Amino acid sequence: MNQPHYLSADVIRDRFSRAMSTMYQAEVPQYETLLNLVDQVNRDALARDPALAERLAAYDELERLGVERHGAIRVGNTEELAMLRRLFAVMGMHPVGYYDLSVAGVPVHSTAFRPIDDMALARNPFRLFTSLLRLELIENGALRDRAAAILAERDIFTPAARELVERFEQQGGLTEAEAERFVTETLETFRWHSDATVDLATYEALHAEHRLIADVVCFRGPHINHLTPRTLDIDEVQRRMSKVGIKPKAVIEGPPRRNCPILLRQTSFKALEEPIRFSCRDQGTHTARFGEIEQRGIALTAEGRTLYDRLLGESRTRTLGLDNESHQRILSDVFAAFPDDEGELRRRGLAFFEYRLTETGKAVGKVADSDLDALIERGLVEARPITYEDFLPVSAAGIFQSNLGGGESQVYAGKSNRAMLEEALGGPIIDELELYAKRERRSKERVISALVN
Ligand code: OOG
Ligand code: NI
Repeated sequence: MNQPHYLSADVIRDRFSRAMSTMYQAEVPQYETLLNLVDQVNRDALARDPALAERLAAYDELERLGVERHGAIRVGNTEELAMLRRLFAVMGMHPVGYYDLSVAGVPVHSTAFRPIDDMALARNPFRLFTSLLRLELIENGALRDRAAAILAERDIFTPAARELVERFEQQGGLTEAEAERFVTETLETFRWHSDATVDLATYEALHAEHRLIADVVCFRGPHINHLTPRTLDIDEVQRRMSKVGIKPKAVIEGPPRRNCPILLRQTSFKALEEPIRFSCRDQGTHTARFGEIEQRGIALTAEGRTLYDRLLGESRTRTLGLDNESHQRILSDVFAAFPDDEGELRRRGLAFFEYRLTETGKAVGKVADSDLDALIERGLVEARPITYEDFLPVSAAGIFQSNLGGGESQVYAGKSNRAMLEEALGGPIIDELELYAKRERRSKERVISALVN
């Protein structure tokens, strides 16, 4: 019997993320400039610091660095989001984390579709930050109904994409030919359309309520609004951006520069203003697509995250309106209270680590001591930092606002609703802290059982 051969989700995701990158490169010329800049800065960083290069190679991070991207999209209703969940599952991408941006004056809540197991992350960690518009937060009832009606008219998926998702669910996989078609058809959902589905007056009414509502409602699909490469030195990229004709936002979001990078640092550049053809032959412009770069560090435990949030909050009142240099200086001062040594981060339970046997550990056979610190001390076990694979709501809000023009000060406070987003998705959101904790716990069990039991 001839068994059909199905491609792995990792292969499909890898192809899709490359296809997306190629499409965005053609759509937004500055993206290519940014990729070249990041590539050069990464090369320089690795050449300057051979130990970093060695470490990244040993941790399976060097390979993925060149392909690593995250993107972002915004969808209009629960049907669109639920279908996206099924579509991303084909590529081994699942909803992880809940981000409430309404507190920052953006009427959306979000999750990130991303791979969840170690091998998949090492292969290609492609992630998509996905926001759902919360029309229920809009007070103007007539406009809310109009927006909902416009959204109900569109189908953001091609018939073939829908059919292939169904086939995947029935068969449990896609063949080479089906996967190829799937990538091509799925790409259509995220493509830019310079023709709007509404007339200029409708666009302007929605825009006046909130720019983001116009962006989500007035087009045929959820155009990818940025695609972010990962750098090893974000301060250097920020410095060099102006030299290649890119104007970054005022400050780098997230924690300051440190010896042991934590979580995520991000900066972006302003969205392009692009010509739009509205219905009834109206002409106008819209700003949707922008550029962003990120630097990733170690994932923090709940305790570490609490400390991070407290320090970030403390610095916030002191950094308001400052330029990046002063902003970073104050952040560094405030974050002096956050341990900056891997050993200390680990012993104080502030960050997640993966435990592995060293070469000596592999050769030693069984030992009497089962204390992890003692085993590390004896050089039998090493603790590797686990990379943060997720996002930060305060940073995301800063990025949203920078690209929405910053004028929005409206706050939709106290409306966080994870259960509502899960219902829209048609399934649970995975807790990111649990993923990191599980990875750490399993690695601990593995080394202990190899050495002790
Ligand atoms: C998403 C902004 C958030 C990030 O990296 O935190 C984001 C959006 O503008 O749709 O991409
Ligand atoms: Ni982003």
